[in-house]
Amino acid sequence: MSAAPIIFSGIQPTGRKHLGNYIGAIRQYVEGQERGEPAIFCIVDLHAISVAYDPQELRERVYDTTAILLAAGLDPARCILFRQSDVREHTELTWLLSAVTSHGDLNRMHQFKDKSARQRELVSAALFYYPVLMAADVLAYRATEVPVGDDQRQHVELMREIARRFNERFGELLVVPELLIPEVGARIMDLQEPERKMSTSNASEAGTVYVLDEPEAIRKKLGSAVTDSGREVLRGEDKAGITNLIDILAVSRGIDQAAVEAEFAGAGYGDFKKAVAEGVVELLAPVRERYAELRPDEAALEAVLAAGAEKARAIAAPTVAEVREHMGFVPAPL
Ligand code: AQP
Repeated sequence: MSAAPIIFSGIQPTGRKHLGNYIGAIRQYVEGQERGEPAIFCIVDLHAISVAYDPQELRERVYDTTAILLAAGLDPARCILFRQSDVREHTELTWLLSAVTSHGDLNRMHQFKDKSARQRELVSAALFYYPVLMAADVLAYRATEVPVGDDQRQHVELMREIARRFNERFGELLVVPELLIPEVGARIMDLQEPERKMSTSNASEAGTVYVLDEPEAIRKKLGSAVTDSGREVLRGEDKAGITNLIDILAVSRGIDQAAVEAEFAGAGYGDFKKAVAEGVVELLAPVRERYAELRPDEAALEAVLAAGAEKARAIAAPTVAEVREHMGFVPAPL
């Protein structure tokens, strides 16, 4: 029998987590806490400062995200949930790993290219360094599995390369993690522009369903989702909108895409979109309701994060001490 996986994933702090985040990532986290030993989930506030942000709001957004994750089913008794900036080993390891990270590789990252092109103010070095910090997040825990959406594929490939290069240069120490993306829903698309992914930083309000949207808002957005001039509820290359809706309904109901196609054979797009809306309402309503109960108690959220940080530090600190030692520093400074 193979050993239980060590699972790690990070999520940015915002109160506006969308259906793509939920289906591509959060759902996998909840499943992962049953298998991971441990399963570690991190609210990546250090990543959040790589683009323009409001310092007054950062702490609030961390609480928003913590409450969303707990409402979605993360249980601090079965996973480690913490705030990235509470564990300083992440920043130290970022610098150490930068010694084995190629500048050319960072230059090729799609996310940097996309986000820097859209940046109206400063294109920060932090945005360029984002993938090194992400590598440090995962490698500090010697994680074996990284559950993410499809858009993070290139970053996970880079962290694997960083781990390999470190091991070749300084000795076998780091674990080369495996990418884990969901079979269905790895890339949920914008409802208004189904050629591009549903996204936080490049969002169209009508094309983005938020986890905390009221049922009426969800019905409205799905009702006006862009489809095509055809009539068949089938997946296809020229049917990006319908394909996306099929994926969303399949995940919402826990069935496969072929079953959705069979059920809606001969049905009109209008009825199909109504069914997708009801599927999404049922998927998200319990999360929204539980969030409303959890979010006001910031002391309780802070206590969850503090306890998580302590557990996280106990794993990350020895790894970083060993990395220091292998790289020629004293292992544990005063
Ligand atoms: N559209 C998506 N479909 C499936 N999975 C997605 N993810 C993001 N968009 C989709 C996954 O959600 C996880 C957490 O993402 P994040 O909060 O760290 O932010 P992100 O990766 O930067 O994605 P966003 O929210 O869409 O923001 P933008 O577009 O501004 O970068 C990740 O596992 C991600 O793969």
